[in-house]
Amino acid sequence: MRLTDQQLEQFDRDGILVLPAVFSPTEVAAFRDAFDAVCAEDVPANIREKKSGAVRTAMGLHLRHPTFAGLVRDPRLVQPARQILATDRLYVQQVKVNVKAAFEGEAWQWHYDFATHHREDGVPEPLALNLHVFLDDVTEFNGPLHFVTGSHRHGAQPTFLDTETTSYDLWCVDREVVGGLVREGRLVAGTGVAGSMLIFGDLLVHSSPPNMSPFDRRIFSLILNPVSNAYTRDNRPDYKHHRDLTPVETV
Ligand SMILES: O=C(O)CCC(=O)C(=O)O
Repeated sequence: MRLTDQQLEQFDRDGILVLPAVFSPTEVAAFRDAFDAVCAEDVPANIREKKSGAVRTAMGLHLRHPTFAGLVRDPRLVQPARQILATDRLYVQQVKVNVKAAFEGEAWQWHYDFATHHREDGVPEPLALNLHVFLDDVTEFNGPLHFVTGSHRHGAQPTFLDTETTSYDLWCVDREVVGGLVREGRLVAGTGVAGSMLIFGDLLVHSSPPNMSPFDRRIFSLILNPVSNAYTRDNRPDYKHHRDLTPVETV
């Protein structure tokens, strides 16, 4: 799947691209079945909400289920990343499903991914791409991601480590900075039907609100990073930043 010039320009300008209904309902059903299987496991790579104990994020999935091993090599995910980054030598940095369970799913505070990739893993440059596939319809009600368009153009913002208000420790951006960025850009919610894809870059500021609705919100996320920009530190477990630098091949 090749992105058009217009899509590439939009990604460059806004820092985010939504591609509706890329995966079929049958494919999405298979992803959900695979997710149910890994979600049932009691392992450290299944990280839980502090209050409810519901799984918040399940990581290392391509090493845990053949369906996800196939998905990380799917050309619909890999080719747009190769095109944007202008290299075929991309390694699989992280593979997860983020869950916002109905009624239970908690917030992710304002942050950008490079803050964690750089501070924790020693990734030199903000090049990694986060490629999402929606496993449920994502609406304004069930905790979609919120993005500040164009925020990637302002470079790496100051961050602080939040270990208090979140079930997943994050290097976060403070409210004043978010306010300033929103005045320069605009807020968009990443919504779409199940099977849609969303791509965003390592510097794009984003967050997500709690899920107060009766509908689950599950999103598959693959982070691909150029081998030339690999981690230089191995502070975190492999499931948070995979060490295998073999360039991903498409199936
Ligand atoms: O799944 C979410 O709601 C937010 C996830 C997120 O911000 C991230 O993975 O960087």
